[in-house]
Amino acid sequence: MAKKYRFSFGPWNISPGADPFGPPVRAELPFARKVRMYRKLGFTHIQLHDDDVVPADWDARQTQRGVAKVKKLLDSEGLTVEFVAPRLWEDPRTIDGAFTANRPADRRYARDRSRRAIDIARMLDCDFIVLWPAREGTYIREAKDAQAAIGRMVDAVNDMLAYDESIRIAGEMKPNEPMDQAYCPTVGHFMGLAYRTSDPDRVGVLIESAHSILAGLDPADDMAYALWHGKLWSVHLNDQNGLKYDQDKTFGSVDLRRAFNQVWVLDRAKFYDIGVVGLDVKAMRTTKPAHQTKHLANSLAMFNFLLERVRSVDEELVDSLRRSRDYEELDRYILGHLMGKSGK
Ligand code: XUL
Ligand code: MN
Repeated sequence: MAKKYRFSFGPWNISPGADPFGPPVRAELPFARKVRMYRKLGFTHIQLHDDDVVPADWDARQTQRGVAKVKKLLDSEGLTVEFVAPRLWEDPRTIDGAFTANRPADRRYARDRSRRAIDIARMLDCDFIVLWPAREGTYIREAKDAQAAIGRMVDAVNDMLAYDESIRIAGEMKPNEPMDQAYCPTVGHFMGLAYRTSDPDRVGVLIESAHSILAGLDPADDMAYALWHGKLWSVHLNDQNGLKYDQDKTFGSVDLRRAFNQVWVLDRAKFYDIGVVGLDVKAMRTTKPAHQTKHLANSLAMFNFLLERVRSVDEELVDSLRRSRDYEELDRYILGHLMGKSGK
């Protein structure tokens, strides 16, 4: 029997539709209501920021109680927490970055908040932390010491590894937005850093399609690179139309072939045995409230559709076309296959 993929998304993927130029256009749904939508949509795993669970300024007692309540809610829906990510980009103390902020007090805040995210993950039976270093970069090159910044990022990861000896950490890199330039703009950059941490076996990556595209890279190749290193532990599949703001479009909605190749790489690597397929997608601002989970359902359906296309590829034909270096014919075959044509 074909192995089953498991799917996840985060509560932020059901959103009220605000953008930098306009206010929300849909009411924000309560967290509990979102949680109750997962299973119906075909998702068994949830991704969480620390403050999706409990407010970041709650003390230890409040936090413990609050997390226990959320755990009960998730258990009642049969949901598993895929990862917890410290939200290190909204607090006033993270204006200048988190781990790479110039003020030592701000860096300490980032360290403490990351440790607290680990505590929250643990209370939710989760051993996986994702780090999207949103503000670890600059608007102008002279603002920070770029060399020191890399060392500070390694120190921060080491601190988390030492704080809990069994958690795993995956970096999710994006080259820009909100920063003009990120210090660790690509998967490859973070992996270089991962090997210099105190426990490289516990440091890997989450690859988001749109982030690779924004870096001018092919997401399937980025995935293959991380897979070869045994470091692809999660994905955020979505799509992106060119080099502009991070769009988080429905998976496959811009470039079907690019999406096909991501599924191909993941399935050939038996990713279903490695991790959960996350869909970090955003509804269009024009979407009416009644349809505000369609982008999630459509992305999952697209993954399954492309999985069927990947698994029905005529492998012998592909091999023989590779051997004879007939890539023109291979190109035609793949396009035909994507359009549902059978045979040669
Ligand atoms: C930002 C992004 C985040 C992370 C989680 O572009 O993708 O939602 O996935 O912090
Ligand atoms: Mn993401």
